[in-house]
Amino acid sequence: MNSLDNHLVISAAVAHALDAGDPVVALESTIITHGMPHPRNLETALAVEAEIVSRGAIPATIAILEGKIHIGLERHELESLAVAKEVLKLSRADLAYAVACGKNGSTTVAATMMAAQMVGISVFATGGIGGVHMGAEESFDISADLSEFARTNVIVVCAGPKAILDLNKTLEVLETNGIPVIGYQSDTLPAFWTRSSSINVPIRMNSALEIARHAATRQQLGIDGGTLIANPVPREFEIPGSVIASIIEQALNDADKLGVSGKEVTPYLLSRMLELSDGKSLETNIELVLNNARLASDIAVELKKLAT
Ligand code: PSU
Ligand code: MN
Repeated sequence: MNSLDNHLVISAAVAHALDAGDPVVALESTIITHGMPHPRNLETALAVEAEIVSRGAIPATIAILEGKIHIGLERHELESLAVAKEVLKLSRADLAYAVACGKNGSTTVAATMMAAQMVGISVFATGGIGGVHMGAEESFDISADLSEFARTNVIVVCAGPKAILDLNKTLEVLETNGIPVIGYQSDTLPAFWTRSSSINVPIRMNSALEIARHAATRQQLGIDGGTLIANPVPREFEIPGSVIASIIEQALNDADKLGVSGKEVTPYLLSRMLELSDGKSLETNIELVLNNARLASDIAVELKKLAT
């Protein structure tokens, strides 16, 4: 056993798929511990896994349990994570701390990308990535998710940066870091709860096969780093931009008044928006994660076909 293996617990289903070169889709766990309330968090995690299986791939939900990096959670592990309090929200800066000190932690997009790369998973589905926060020119609040894309070779399927972020600045930072941002069947950058925004997306692709070919080409050219796929929420679950805008404004104001900072900003805004929207923001959030799981599975399946 090498030294990395000592820190990993890979579920039987995921280990088998990785050995066989079968399609695997990584899933983050911060969405379970800090992104959605119980019991919808657990229901969503299970539904997302089932969706991936139905598309011919194997789901690998990632979390740190008592200092071990788990790749693929058993049902009882998902159940206990969904109700656990005091779970660390882990990113690049503190992943090794949680492992070294035997902590429980959920993985953000950044930490999930790292863990996926450790075991050779190249596709990952989530809801929204972290980005540049509004007022970052004062607060310097820029998610570590963005710099992770510059160094880690994983395709991340999301529904665009959340509209609680500064979308223009988020795109600028992604561009500076050389990260391809691909609109899936979309010319504009989707903004999580809404299918489109006023910002054009740098690249548009229309099929999972195109995305897989792009990934294969990057590998052949020796280009490192992640790729961001922005997949609009299905039309029937979208919240109109005008409705969401006033909710966002209110949530941002409340965060400001309460002096919320650091890692708490994103979870606070998500839960405040859930209250302000009477639960509608959560319904949309769940549907877009399911939609991203479907596309991520299709990409993983196409990647396997290209490799064989
Ligand atoms: N978007 C959601 N729910 C979430 C997150 C994003 O709809 O739970 C989480 C993701 O794990 C993302 C993290 O990586 O928030 C970003 O946090 P921060 O802004 O603190 O970097
Ligand atoms: Mn932050």
